[in-house]
Parts: sequence; structure tokens; C-alpha cells
Amino acid sequence: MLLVKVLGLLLLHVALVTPGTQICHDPDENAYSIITCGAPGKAGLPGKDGTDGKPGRNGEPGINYQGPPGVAGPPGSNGERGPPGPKGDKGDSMAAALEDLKKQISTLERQVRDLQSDVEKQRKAFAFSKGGARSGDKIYTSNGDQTTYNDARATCFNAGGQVVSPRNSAENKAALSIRNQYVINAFMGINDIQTEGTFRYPDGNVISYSQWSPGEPNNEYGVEDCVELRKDGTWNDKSCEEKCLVICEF
Ligand SMILES: [Ca+2]
Ligand SMILES: [Ca+2]
Repeated sequence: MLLVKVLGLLLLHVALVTPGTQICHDPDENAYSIITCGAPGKAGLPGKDGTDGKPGRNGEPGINYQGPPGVAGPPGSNGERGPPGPKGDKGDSMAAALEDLKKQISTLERQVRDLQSDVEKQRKAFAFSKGGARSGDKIYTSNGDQTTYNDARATCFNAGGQVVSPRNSAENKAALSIRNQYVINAFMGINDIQTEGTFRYPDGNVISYSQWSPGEPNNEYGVEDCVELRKDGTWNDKSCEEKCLVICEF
């Protein structure tokens, strides 16, 4: 053994003095080997590109995620009122009603014309007959009776009129024309029964026209509250209980 170690040391010495050599120890073999150590080589050229690899496998299908349903929002505010629509056509019922109304109006117009003609004839007949007269739209007539004032008032009222009550000169003349046909003084509707000295028309209004004879009204004996129409067209207050011609006004 000693010889082996000595030989090793000798080889080591040789290696140390020989450039380019290196002693390498192998622990497993517990031996030393001598290799020649050259200078480090240069980097080699880059290798060729490798060939393309195989295509990869298809991936697993993805999972679709569905969100939770949304919550309904609050109702919106009312919109502005739109413009009015075009006028619709008139219904048949409206047209029929208008047509019917026209017929009724036409019938009424014809009836009014007939009435006007009839009234005009009656006026002419009254004016022509004894005891008939007219002034404006008033008609005066008499039945020739002579009665107290109250009876005259009742007669005219029942006939649809009133005892003649002239409100102007023309009406007074119309009444006088009838009085003179009968040649009898006539009662008038004017009286001061309600208040002595204040003469009124049958409707209660104070008279606005008068044609008193001179010295009248004198309320003779304190009993003259009615009025008669004399032959000269003047007025005289007279007792209502006396009898005079009845002239009615319509
Ligand atoms: Ca009197
Ligand atoms: Ca008198």
C-alpha cells in the first residue's frame, strides 16, 4: 500500500509540473485519474428551429351564468293631453231629427200665416159692424147693454177683456165712436174707488191721461167714484150704481 501512495504522489507531482493536465479524484474508487485539461471552447452556432408541435385538444365547454330577474320599476307619469281629433260625421239620427224639425217649422209658419189672415178679417168685420172700433192693437166693442159699473166690469171680464180705459186721445176717440153709435154715456174702467181723488186703471196703476169735463171730477154728494164718457168725449165722475153703456176693450 505504501508503494501505491508513493506512486500517486509521484504522479501528482508530474501532473503539477505538466501544463494542460489535471488530476481528478474519484471518491467511489478512491482513486485518482489524470486527464488533460484544455482551454475552454467557444460557444457553438444556434441550432435549427424545431418542427411545429401537434394541435392541442379542444377545451371543455364553458358554463353560461344567468343573472337573477330584475325588479319592475315604478309606473311613469301621465303624458300631455293630445290635440282634439277631427270632427266626426253627423249621425243619421241627427240628420233625420233636423229634417223633422224643418217640417214642423214649415207647418207652424203656414199656421201662423193662416191665423194672421183670419185675425185681420175679424178686425175688419168688428170695425165695420155697429159697436166695433179699433185703435192700434186694441179693439173696442159693445153689446148695447146698460148696467151698473160692477155688472159692466163682470160682462167685459167674462168676454175676455176689461171695461174701456183710454190711455191716450186716439183710444178715447175710438171709445167715443161707439158711445155715439148708441147715443148713451158709457162707463169707463177708470175709478177712484180705492182712494178718493186718485183715479186708477183697472190694473191699479194711477192714470197717465185724462179728459175731464170742466169742473170735474167733483165727487158730487161724495158718492161719485166711477167715470162716464160723454158725447163730447170728456169725462165726468159719476156714481157706480147708476147705469151706463157697456163698452169693452180687448
Ligand atoms: Ca170720488
Ligand atoms: Ca161729477
